[in-house]
Amino acid sequence: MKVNPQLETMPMKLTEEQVRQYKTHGFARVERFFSEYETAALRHEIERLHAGGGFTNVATEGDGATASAKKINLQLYGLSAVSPLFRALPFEPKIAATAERLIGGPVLFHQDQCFLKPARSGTGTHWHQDNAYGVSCTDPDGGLAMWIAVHDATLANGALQVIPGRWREKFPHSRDPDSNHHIRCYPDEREAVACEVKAGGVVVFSYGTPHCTRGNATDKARAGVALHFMREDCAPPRLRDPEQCKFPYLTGPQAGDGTREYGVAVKGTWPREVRAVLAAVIAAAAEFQTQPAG
Ligand SMILES: O=C(O)CCC(=O)C(=O)O
Repeated sequence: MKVNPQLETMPMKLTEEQVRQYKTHGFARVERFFSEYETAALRHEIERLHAGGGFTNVATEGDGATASAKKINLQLYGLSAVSPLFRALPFEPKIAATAERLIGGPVLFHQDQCFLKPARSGTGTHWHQDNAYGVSCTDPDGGLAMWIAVHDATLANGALQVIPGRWREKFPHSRDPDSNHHIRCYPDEREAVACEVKAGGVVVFSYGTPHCTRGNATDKARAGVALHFMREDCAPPRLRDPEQCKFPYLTGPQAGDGTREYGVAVKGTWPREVRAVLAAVIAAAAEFQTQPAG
């Protein structure tokens, strides 16, 4: 792959229609949020983290504890702690601008994770609202998830599904017996909408929007990265206290360049990190080609 620095990253703004859809239904699909180069970097980085053993199978044998040998739902929580690319990602202006456009500011970056479903054996993540988990927002309107399609997400490989228009309701949750730590709810699945999206596209949805994914029945792996954001006034006090909180502000007067949270300046490094990932892939391929056969 030849890298054209001009095309590596791509600014992006939501359309008014996408904003309206989010505000009306609690979710919106945005195709081509990331450029081809950014998407390739995301995919290669996930492959590197997977090859390095960073993922855990969270699927269980229906008892919420015993790891399943047949059903695989690989999760890596805390991407920014293990990857300079993912650490740089939330600081990218189009991410912070999207979050602020949808939930208002100041915006705090809350958490990130990846779900990877291997070919054939990949299993889904049951219905839940992100706001039903421990560190929740006082108002679901102040919490935003951005689900990034690392591979094309289709119905067949476990695209995200959402229940539109119900994000302000609190669905009762119970422990998910098919996962070692998740919780789940039971919305009326007849209301579900599947959010198929091409690699590099995203689905933005409220912390209150019930969502799930299904298994991967295809012969290729599919991964999705979820970034979570909160508006400051809806975040628990612990997260708002700079002394206690290691979550970076992305917008507003407390927004920095990441030095406070990570010890190094991170803001603005996304294009460089995209380049670095792609350059490493190209170098590895070149080395492979120069090796003698046999
Ligand atoms: O990608 C998946 O399988 C699950 C995504 C999800 O449920 C989430 O990000 O909360």
